[in-house]
Amino acid sequence: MVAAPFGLALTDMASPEAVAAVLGKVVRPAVIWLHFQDCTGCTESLLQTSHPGFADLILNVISLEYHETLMAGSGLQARQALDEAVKRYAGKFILVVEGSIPTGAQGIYMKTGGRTAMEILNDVGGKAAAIIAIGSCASWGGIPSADPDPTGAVGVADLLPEHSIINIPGCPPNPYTMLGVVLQYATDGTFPETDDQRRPKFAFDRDIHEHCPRRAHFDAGNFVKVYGDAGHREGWCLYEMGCKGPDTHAGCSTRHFNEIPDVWPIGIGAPCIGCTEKAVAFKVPMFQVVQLHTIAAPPTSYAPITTTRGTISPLATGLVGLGVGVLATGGYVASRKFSKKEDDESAPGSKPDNKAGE
Ligand code: FSX
Ligand code: SF4
Ligand code: F3S
Repeated sequence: MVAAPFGLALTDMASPEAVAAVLGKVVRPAVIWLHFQDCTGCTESLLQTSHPGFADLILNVISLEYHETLMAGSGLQARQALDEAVKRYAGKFILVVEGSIPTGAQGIYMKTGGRTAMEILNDVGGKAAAIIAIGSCASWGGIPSADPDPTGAVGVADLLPEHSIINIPGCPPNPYTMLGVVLQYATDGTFPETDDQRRPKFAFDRDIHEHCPRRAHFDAGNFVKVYGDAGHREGWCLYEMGCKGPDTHAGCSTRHFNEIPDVWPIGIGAPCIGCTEKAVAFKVPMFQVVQLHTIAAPPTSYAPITTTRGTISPLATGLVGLGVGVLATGGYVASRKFSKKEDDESAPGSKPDNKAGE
């Protein structure tokens, strides 16, 4: 029925059968899913999963009681369904919140069924056993909170700081992080361990740059300079195009989207915008190069892979020759560092091979 996502404590088990045995005992938790200021990309992303598929998730793993995008009912019927679900499962249901909550002008920027988003969150959130804030919008404001933030958009934890809340940021978030969290909760009623931003550590404990498939190009100094240049076509590093991978904690570089290899921002040639980081996405300009805090900066010069063969003096042999050779090589590399020019084709990393990919 269910192939569990990796990274989860559950998957520390020895075999798929052991995982299945645990999941077979799952008590389907009731889930109420609310939409506030969002684009529905979080739901769309989850709809693309197949391990488990969304139908399997909502019919066999959880009991989805209310979800405005997926339910057939609308208007009064929907409002009644929400009220009934909250009443029936009070204190026991998981609330999933998608989208940010507008707080400006007493929250007047968003009303559903006569209530502001703030009122709905206070009411429904106050009766939930735990809350999952899915997406960067629900986690801390996301796109709606970008400057000049006309609606005063905030995340769930800003309004209900004392509640049991787990943030799954991303715009959209990786659906397998959500599935991992839900499956663990459904299995034993606990959330995975979180970091200081309430993000599950199993998915956010490393930065993109650590496992980026383009990392070898970063280390070799092979950088895309302009979209569509030869380096871009060759899959070189996007650091100089503003890639926020070195400053962004998320699992995208190893856990791609839609179960299609390379379907993630850097995989399709776009820099990471840092969508899982509160201080980065929609705050730092897209093409601004990030400071490197945790790793060494890329080297500014590289030892040549090949050199042109010169004439060798008969004196440059034996021990004397060896000593001179070491000094000469060091001097050559140092001089390359200072003389390296934009168009110096012999310097690795300075310029893509323009014939590549043509
Ligand atoms: Fe926000 Fe989710 Fe970005 Fe969109 O709804 S996290 S705008 S992908 O979909 O809330
Ligand atoms: Fe990958 Fe970006 Fe790091 Fe380059 S800077 S290696 S593209 S994460
Ligand atoms: Fe977001 Fe960067 Fe991953 S933009 S989806 S954290 S590669």
